Amino acid sequence: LSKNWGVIATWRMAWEGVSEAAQLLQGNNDASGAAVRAVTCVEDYPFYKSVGYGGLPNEQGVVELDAAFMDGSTLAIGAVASIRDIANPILVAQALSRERFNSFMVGEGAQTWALAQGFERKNMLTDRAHQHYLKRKRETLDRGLSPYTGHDTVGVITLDQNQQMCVATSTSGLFMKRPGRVGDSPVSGSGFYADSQIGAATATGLGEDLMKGCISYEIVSRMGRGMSPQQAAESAVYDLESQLIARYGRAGDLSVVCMNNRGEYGAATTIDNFSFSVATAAQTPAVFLTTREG
Ligand code: SD4
Repeated sequence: LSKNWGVIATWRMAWEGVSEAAQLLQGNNDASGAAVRAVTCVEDYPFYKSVGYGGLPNEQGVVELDAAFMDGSTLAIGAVASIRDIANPILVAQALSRERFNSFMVGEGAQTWALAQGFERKNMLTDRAHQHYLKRKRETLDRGLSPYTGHDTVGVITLDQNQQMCVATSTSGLFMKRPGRVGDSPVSGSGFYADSQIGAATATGLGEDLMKGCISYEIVSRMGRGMSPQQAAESAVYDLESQLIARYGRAGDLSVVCMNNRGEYGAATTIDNFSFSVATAAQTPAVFLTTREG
């Protein structure tokens, strides 16, 4: 009997990482290593503008990164926010998930700890990202364009053959954010959640709004009450969007992917061009584009 395994991630940019994670999982490696491998692939690639090396800077031109790791078996969580000049924030987050105390660190404290642990120091601002920043600054001043458009987060869920699940996220957050701004991606229950007894979810979009509904925890909770991943993803996203509109007239972009511990997956979005990357025991690595209509 072939065993279930699976990996699903937000956006097309995760495809290479998902393919590598799929090989690991197929080879009976564990969920944590596969999730972290998929995310480091994205962090290391300089041309993805919103994650890791080459990520877009804050309004002062400084790259500040958020990342988180959760082990769905122990519910251990590690996270960093607004961390500067560290090559792979996801590796720091994973290391923090092994700490009993101080497992969510921000800014200077996070950086100091990471360097003391031997994590690589690296200037994460590429020339390309800097040029993009200068252009956006001009557009904001000249044409009144929103400084905040253009931001994607990689969120990866993995299920291994022993039915263990993990989730990992990494992002430079909102383009042109204020120094110190933190989004949903490193926040448990909002940007990510994993419980190997049920499933896992991860989000991308406007962190300020995703956090209002603890969307990832909400999706896992709905799967736990018997919904399929697709039902859980859709109902949670559209319920949150309705609440946001009813209460203050608008909702930012909300997109999610999720998977249960049988390898069934779901995705939902409020935008026109949300892509996600997926591979399971039954599905060769693929990218799907989805919209509000599915
Ligand atoms: C944030 N949710 O920092 C992230 C950004 C993102 O698509 O995912 N954008 O708010």
